[in-house]
Amino acid sequence: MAGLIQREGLRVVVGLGKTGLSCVRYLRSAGYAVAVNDTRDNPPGLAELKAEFPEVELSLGKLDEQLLLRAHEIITSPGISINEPELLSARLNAGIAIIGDIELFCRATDKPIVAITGSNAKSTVTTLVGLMAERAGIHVAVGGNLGTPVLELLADNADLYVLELSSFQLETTHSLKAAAATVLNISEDHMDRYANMLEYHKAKHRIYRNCQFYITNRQDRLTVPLLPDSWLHTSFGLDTPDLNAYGVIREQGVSYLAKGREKLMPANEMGIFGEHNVANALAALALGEAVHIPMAAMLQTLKDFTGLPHRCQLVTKQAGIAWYNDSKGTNVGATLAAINGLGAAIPGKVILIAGGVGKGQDFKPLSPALAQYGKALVLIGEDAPKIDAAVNSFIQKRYASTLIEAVKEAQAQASTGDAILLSPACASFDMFKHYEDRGEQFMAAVTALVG
Ligand code: UMA
Ligand code: ADP
Repeated sequence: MAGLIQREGLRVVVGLGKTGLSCVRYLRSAGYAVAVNDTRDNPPGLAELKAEFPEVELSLGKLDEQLLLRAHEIITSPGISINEPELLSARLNAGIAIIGDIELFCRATDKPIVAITGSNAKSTVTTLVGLMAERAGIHVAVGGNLGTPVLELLADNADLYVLELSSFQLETTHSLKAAAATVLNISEDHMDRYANMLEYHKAKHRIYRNCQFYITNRQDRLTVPLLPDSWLHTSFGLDTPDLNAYGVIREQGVSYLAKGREKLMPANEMGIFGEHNVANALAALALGEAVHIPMAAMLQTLKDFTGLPHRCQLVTKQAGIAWYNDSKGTNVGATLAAINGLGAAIPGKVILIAGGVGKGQDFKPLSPALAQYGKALVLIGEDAPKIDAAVNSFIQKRYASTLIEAVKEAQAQASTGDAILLSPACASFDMFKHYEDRGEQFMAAVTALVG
């Protein structure tokens, strides 16, 4: 009987990164018995856990099936797959529920949530909606995959939550009832975690379950949910919008962000550039309107916001050559948006630095964009040969063994009017700590070379 009581109550947190630590803090403060399991011997949150919660049982080095089977609920971090054999066994054989931090958050609040997912543009759109709400004087809290674990936001006691959600987080979320939800776009990513695109698609679409209002991308059919037409929804896209939808009206050579037939502002007054960012701005407007953020505050935000670091960030312009850090371009879709956005905006050509851990992606779609806008491709990292083999455009291709070498090689290929773009289409962890580290090392190398 005693065993039964313990099993009923114990929460096992799997993963001791940022998310795991936030879950332990939340669950302990709510009075639950907690144990922690991480496959790493020395996970990032270890010292803090030991200092704050010496009573919490710890199991490190591998997934601990015996511990997992004692759980009433298992709370997994997004970095660990719920399809690991030990977790599958706990779920399917022992019937133990597996949830994540977003699920705990949804159970803990009834405040409106704007929920944002997609293969790309999540952070940009999430940040925009957060800033729009803030400018309108709404008490808002912003987080999720963007960086701050959602459970840490609860202390803000905000009136509105704007959350960036990854497919990994959505897989373990069951109680989300978003006030406004969107899948911004879907292109190949994380194929090392999903058996196929359908599984990835299904995970992303969980964001629409029980939502009050949803927003889709007219240029991407994969963002449209299987929900009745009567469900409240709107769409965004780069074409002319229907009534109540968001899009672009072109008049006398000027492109305007528009809602239905109403021109809202010229696109070139936005602080961020490129067609992909026009789509992002329209998505943010649609989400903001769904939670009643006033239009004037939203438009002013679009004028003021100059973009997040590591997303097509201008590093410097020297001798007519512009250097851009798009280290957050971690998949082919993102890198395509960066090449196309930049290529259309500059007089010269793009020299692309790409490569790293490819996560099982197909790199072939880079070819036509590089054929149109590219001059040279400098390859780094583990999957450099795969990109080399997939890109058949007639452009210069070079290998570099370090980022400093890549920067020098790129400079050697560039002339006035060109742009040098770090947009790797890959994850960074073969050569760097994370994408921020890669972006910072790139900017340091550029500054050291050209000042
Ligand atoms: N890991 C193990 N063993 C474990 C648990 C994790 O080896 O038992 C490894 C994983 O392989 C992973 C790493 O540890 O690479 C980090 O995993 P984690 O779950 O501990 O990560 P957190 O520090 O909690 O950060 C997570 C998100 N990380 C991932 O989804 C991998 C962060 O998104 C997010 O900002 C944070 O929660 C707060 O919500 C990062 C990310 O890369 C930015 N997300 C992916 C993306 O954007 O493409 C989805
Ligand atoms: P996420 O959080 O989904 O990774 P970010 O806003 O951080 O999205 O942007 C990541 C990268 O995706 C950027 O560096 C840019 O190259 C690319 N990107 C931004 N907006 C779009 C878009 N609408 N479609 C495709 N790629 C985009």
